[in-house]
Amino acid sequence: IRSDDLSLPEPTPEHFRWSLLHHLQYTVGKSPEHASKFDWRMALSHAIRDRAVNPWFASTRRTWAEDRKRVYYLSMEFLIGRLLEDLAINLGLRDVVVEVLDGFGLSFADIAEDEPDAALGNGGLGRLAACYLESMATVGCPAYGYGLRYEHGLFEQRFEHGRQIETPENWLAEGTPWDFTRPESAYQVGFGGEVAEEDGHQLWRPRSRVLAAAHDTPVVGYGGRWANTLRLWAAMPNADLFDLARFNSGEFAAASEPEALARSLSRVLYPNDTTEGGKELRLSQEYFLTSASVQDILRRYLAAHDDLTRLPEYVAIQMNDTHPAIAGPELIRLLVDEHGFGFDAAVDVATRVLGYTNHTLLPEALERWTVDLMRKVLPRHLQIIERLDTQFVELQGSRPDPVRLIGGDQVNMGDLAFATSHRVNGVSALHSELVRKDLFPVHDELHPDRIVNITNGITPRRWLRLANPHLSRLITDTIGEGWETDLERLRGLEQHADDPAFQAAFGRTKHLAKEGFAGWLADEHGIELPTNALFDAQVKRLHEYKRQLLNILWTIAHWQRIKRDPGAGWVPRVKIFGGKAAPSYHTAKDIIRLINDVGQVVNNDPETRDLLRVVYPPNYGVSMAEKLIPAADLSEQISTAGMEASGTGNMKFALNGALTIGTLDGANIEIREQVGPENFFLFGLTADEVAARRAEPDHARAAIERSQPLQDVLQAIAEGTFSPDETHRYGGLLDLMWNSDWFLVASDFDAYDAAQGEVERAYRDPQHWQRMAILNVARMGYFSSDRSIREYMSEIWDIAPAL
Ligand code: 26W
Repeated sequence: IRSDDLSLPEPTPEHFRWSLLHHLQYTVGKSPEHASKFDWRMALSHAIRDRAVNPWFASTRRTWAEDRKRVYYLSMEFLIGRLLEDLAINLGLRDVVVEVLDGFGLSFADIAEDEPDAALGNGGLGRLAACYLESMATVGCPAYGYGLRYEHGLFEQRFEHGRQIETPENWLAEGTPWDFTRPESAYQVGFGGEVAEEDGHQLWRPRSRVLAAAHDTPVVGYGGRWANTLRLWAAMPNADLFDLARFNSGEFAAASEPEALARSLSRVLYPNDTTEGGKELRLSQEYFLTSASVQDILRRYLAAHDDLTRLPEYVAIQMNDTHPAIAGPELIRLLVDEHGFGFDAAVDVATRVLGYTNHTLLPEALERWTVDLMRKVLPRHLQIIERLDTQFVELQGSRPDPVRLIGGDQVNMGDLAFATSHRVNGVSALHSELVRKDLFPVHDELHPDRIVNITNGITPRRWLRLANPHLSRLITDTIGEGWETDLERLRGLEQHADDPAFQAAFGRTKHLAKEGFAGWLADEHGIELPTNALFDAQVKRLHEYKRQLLNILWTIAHWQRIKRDPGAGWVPRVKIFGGKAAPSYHTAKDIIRLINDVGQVVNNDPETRDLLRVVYPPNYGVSMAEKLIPAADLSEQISTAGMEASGTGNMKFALNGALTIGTLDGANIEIREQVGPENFFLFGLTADEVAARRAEPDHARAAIERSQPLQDVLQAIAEGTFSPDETHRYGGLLDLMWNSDWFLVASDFDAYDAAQGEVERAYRDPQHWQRMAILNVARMGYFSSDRSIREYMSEIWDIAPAL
């Protein structure tokens, strides 16, 4: 029997029904009478997964047959979320699935909701990787995503008395239907040991080895015309690590210890969105991902070629931030130590293969490893980095204070990544400019063509079609099909922006989404919301630079004003917050607690209840975003200018018809250009002004003293208005506000207040608001991740689409 003979028949309801029952019986081992929701979900997932296999095979075969260049996207994070509905939509099966389930009295939404999120990422960088995987499959870019199969993804968040509590996440507890285990694709990854010299060659003798085992998930593009692979590595102890004799003599724990240590490499995702305190386990995880992936890439290349000097014609490796930046030294090591390359030739090949995306300028987020740790974990790589450093210093000629890959006792991973890549990109126009000017000015002078900008994007399949079915239907009814893969077609909505009938229909989709979100919030958290209110949302990781503090301080000011004049015709508002703080980030956790404390007081104030609510549903993630974003009227993108590399939540909101209140930061600038400045609520200092203001002594105190509303807010907090049982609870935050305020909350407060006033006025005129919202949707085509991926393909990877 040939593979083609096994092709599945057309996915008719009859066949799909058969397939579902077949999997329920033979894969899950249940009959319909005894099947639980979980059982149905597994059977359904397998029935859908079956349909992914043929496009997957076909794409893989074509890539081999046509000997195509492939891109390898190396990332420590893939924030995927759920896959069931995503696959159903991309394979064109959603309607059939709904119909068949209906025949059993089952709801698709209900079953889909049972799937745990694959939360193998922290925030923006991880979600971007997931959008890019989906877009690479949709535009037909032959690609592999490489990551780690964390047993525990990002922690789950609860609140106790308003405080964040973290508990372990356990997405694999019930097993996942999506992955195909590939025991034959396993690699040894070495750690520690020494480097010996043997007839002029350096030989690394690692102290220990851990096995990397591949788990593959098919990634199907929209329309099912192309599929790629997400390959996640699981750490497996080598069999000899388990000491059976010791176990048999009763020392159970001791016998298992080396095994446990090996497994820890893929045990848990580091929950920090910025700093990583030089932890040995983190460096080991990064090397584990990188080494297994590079070995796999070379194995695949050598299966069809023998000349490694031509590697750059067939292989592009993209490093998602510096986390896999050891890829340069690793590739050089393999070429020199195992394939007979000279050092310079190896560097040349590696550099032409590698690309590096920078995602942040925050100094605390720039990875540096001490030389001691490097020597301990990766002694051979340290030698290679030292040689690269020497060459890099030579390249700078007589420059007095040369930039170093190794500065003092630290290896600078950003400089290393730059030096071993042929392209370095920022993720928005402003960010790329700052990467050039502030982060890598010397590198840029030496290699003026290396830095490029690729503005981030989001996949419209998940973030519009899947998340917002009502708006999607209206769009298709209005401009026809095809916008899902050609998002610029949304421009066709512009001509309807002034049409009262269309405005009304558009308004109904927003209202339905609000009811959907409110219904979920009531069921899940017992919180009732007024759906006639303006939904004003800030959802993202907690960080001082993102200024959730500015938002909650303004909320207090707003509350105080309503109380002073309850009959002034205020627009009812629901302030929605969502997001996690890194477990050790105390200031961020204080801000979470303040938001919850303010909610307690405001939501229970009978004078203001109908006009203002503050809600903070715990455990924000991809699945909550899919429910919340379509329901939002106002999107808070209020970072201190120059600090948010791009943002991608900003794009998701605008694409779903929320208006943005935001600073001139990251991709906000480009969103505002696209949607038109009259359809965007701008406020705040520019990046240049931020730098100047910070240099002013006592700028915080001066700004507070200029603003009566802000003084009133800070005084209420200081008096314990929101912490009546503990007046001084927010002493730390208040001290920060008065005496340092690095993120210029005080300096931007009045401008933000004025912009919120504009929001209020605009919302009172529903037609005007609706028009602005429609124009936002119509003009967001540029931010499709398909556009971003096509730019990576032409500007960095030099790969032509296979479709
Ligand atoms: C080493 C610890 C660590 C972990 C994560 C350092 C740095 C990070 C990331 C760079 C943080 C991150 O997610 N950055 C975000 O990337 C998004 C995608 O490009 C951007 O949209 C966000 O603006 C940026 O903050």
